[in-house]
Amino acid sequence: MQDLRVGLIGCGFMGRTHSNAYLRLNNFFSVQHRPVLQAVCGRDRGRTEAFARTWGYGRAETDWRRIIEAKDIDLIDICVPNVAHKEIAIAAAQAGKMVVCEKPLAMNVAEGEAMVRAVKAAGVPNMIFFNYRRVPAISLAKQIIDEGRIGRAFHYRATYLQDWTISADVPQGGAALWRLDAADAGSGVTGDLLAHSIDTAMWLNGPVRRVVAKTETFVKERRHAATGKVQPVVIDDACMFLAEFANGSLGTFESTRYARGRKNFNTFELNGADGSVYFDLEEPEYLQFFEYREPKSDKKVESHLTGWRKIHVTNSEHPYMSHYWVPGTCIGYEHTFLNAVADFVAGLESGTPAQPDFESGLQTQRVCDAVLESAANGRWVEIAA
Ligand code: SOE
Repeated sequence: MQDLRVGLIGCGFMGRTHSNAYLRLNNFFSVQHRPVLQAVCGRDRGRTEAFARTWGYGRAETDWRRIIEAKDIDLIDICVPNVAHKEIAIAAAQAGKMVVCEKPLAMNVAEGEAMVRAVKAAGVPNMIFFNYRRVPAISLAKQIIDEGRIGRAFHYRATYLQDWTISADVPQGGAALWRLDAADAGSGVTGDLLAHSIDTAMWLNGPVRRVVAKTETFVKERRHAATGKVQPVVIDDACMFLAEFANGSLGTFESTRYARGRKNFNTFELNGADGSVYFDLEEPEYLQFFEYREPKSDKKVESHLTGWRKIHVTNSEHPYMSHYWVPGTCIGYEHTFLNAVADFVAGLESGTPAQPDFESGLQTQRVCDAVLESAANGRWVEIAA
């Protein structure tokens, strides 16, 4: 066993999901690396020390540079607001550390390109956490598509809906609410939610060639938690876009934080000539699959059996499931991060780096930037390969 000494930067929601994944890795996956929770960094000393105690980190820091410089850390894990991704990732790469980062990669393409250059120049392993790829049902969709069971793709349809910002009293900025502050987040639902949908879409259905988008900001002003002042809201509260994929299929993407009743409603459907797949994160252990068969000579015999299959993705032959429990028992949200860490470590050991790496995250960033550009100018925007 080789120690993989982790320095976590950021101890909010994502810091918790990643910490849990490192702690559980060796309980479920037979890999040669053992994560050691060496140090955690946060802005507030008291909170960071409490986090270190809860998750078992060896020490707590309040200056991320001390984590980057530390000789006893191999892997930097970035779980801070988007505005700080670039500086930390580049410093980590230059210090020769492996680096993993929460999505989205950066505030914009220019920052993402600088991050990709840095990890390439340093030759350090890197990965971006698009955890939903690691939902077994979504990985099964990828397998079904790669097996050629969907055939020529016609339509890709994604929605990612939440409802937590409908009240105008929700402030922007500060610890849990930085996602509403453009200075910290870069964008609203486009970078936060649609980045997930775009990553999944391109993984399943290939590159996006061009987009046309519409965004809306429903609440125009909010109190800023840091200043106490009412300030304009700059982020997009909702975003819808049409896409053309390089394979000729058409995509629709819809995201909002104003879909009353929807908490984390992340769905997609792909329709092809030979079949379709449908996934809904509110029923995460299921993948729906429709398989088209040419009717045989006696059509009556066939047609009454036609229908969607709702596959309960819990068998040991399903992606990731052999690492967990017996068929019929489910895993949850936290396991998507554990599966991601397992893939990252397996990549270190096999020499085939885990995906999505920073380069792949940059391609998603290119689509996000194109969506925002299109929403601003009302035109189709092409995406560079
Ligand atoms: C936003 O509410 C959020 O926490 C995203 O930032 C996560 O990436 C998403 O998976 C859940 O929702």
